[in-house]
Amino acid sequence: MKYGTLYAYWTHEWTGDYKYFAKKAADIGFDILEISAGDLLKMSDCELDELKALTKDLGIKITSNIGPAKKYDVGSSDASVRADGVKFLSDIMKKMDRLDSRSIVGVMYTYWPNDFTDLDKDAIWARAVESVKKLGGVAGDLGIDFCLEVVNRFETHILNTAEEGVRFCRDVDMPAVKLLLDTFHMNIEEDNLPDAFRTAGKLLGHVHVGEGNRRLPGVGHLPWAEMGAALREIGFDGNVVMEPFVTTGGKVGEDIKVWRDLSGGATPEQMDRDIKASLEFLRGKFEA
Ligand SMILES: [Mn+2]
Repeated sequence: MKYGTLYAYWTHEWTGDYKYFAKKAADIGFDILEISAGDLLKMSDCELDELKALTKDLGIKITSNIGPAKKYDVGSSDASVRADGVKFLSDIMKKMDRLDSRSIVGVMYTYWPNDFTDLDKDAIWARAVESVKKLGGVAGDLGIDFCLEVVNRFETHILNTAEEGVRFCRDVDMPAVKLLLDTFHMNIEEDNLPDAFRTAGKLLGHVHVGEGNRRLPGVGHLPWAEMGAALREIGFDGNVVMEPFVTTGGKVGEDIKVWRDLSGGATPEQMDRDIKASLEFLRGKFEA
């Protein structure tokens, strides 16, 4: 397995200097930096080439994370919104190809944050399946894994469990379309966390890790050794990316609902030591 972190551990807005964070992630010992996929559309070819060259030198892979805005909802009842969503995500994947980022991850079957104004789950599901089939074709042609994130009930009503994710992937039935399971969301929705990984099985393309309160792996109550055993059992050899959210403020704090400091008042230096210790903990449990 390869290990990474979302850059937003260190930021309060959904953007950042990815060259700086790639160096930081490599220094800490990560294999992967996860970035905001939407930023790729704002980057010139020259900037993409520079970031690609740097990450190659550092030995770091880039994965691209997206929560599409409502105007790009591929499950929308409005056909023009669905078409805009397919174009938006396809354009991002073309940029990813230039950057050599081979995984797009997130709730690309809906929009985020969800406002729960359209509760016709069956109709949204059917429309999203058709859109994701198109996107799966684009992803497959570019050699990109299109990993759909299953999230908790407060963030979507479409895919809340591994079982629903598997059913959706089977409806889409495209080899590039896989599942992303996130231990924070799983802790809310699944009866048994290791079994949820087993349910995903070969469809699992990406894993997000964090404790039940989104603190760093190793400080809470989640069954890390048992989850690692389940991942090894299903032969998972993909990306395991932390999504720690421990400080308040900005759009990140607002979207993630971080209303209190969860870092223990850590200085920037302590934040780096904490995530390094968590990476060592996680490797110890998952590679055991
Ligand atoms: Mn996640």
